[in-house]
Amino acid sequence: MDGSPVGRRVVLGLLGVGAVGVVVGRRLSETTATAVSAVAPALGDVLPAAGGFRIYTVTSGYPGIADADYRLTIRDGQRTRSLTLADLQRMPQSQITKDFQCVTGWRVADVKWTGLLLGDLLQSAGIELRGRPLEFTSYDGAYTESLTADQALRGDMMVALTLNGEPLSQAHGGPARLVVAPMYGYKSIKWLQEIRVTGEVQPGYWEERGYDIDAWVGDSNGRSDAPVE
Ligand SMILES: Nc1nc2c(c(=O)[nH]1)N[C@H]1C(S)=C(S)[C@@H](COP(=O)(O)O)O[C@H]1N2
Ligand SMILES: [Mo]
Repeated sequence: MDGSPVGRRVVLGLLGVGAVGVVVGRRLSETTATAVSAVAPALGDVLPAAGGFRIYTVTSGYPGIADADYRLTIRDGQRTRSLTLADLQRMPQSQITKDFQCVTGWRVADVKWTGLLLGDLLQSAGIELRGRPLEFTSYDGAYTESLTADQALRGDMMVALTLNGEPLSQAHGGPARLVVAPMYGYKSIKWLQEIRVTGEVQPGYWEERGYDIDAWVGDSNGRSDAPVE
């Protein structure tokens, strides 16, 4: 795998319809009409995606997590904190406005997210990273991501609860997803389940399939920052 966007398209093709549900708002992007019609019945009520986003999942469908059942676990060795959605909503909320860009070329301008800055969340959980990276897992049981300590503590890393003023929909990773605003969309793991302090960076789902671990928009994965639409 050479890490190029073409490499990823090949991966998507090999995984096939059952493993990859890629549903788009206005037109197909990375999959065939057959694939979408096979996936669409399970996802029918969330089509179309609003505002130019394409909805991605690497499993078939989305994990359905009722707000009341949602827990975000923060783990540092033996020490764990489990937060409900209400806990997260009670904490001081921050806002980030930033273009959201997928490495495959689509971009949505000026997306507004609110939620908890990762640094604030770690602090309230009493966790000091001391240079240690984080691993993130998803309720979908498949997707993972990572950030270095320096990245995690920037002011543009968020556990987001709203998107453009609305509670985060299930399609967009609700009730809570990570938003890694300065990097390509694949860093922004949806249906966030656990934040784990690790000894070293654990490459995430797409990174094990050839993508850069550091996914700064504009200087990684051989793509420019130019919109491709
Ligand atoms: N759990 C999970 N998170 C994910 C993905 C995914 O397939 N599963 N896709 C990633 C990619 S490649 C992008 S571009 C964005 C897309 O976000 P959206 O589906 O809300 O548009 O989610 C990211 N987070
Ligand atoms: Mo993406």
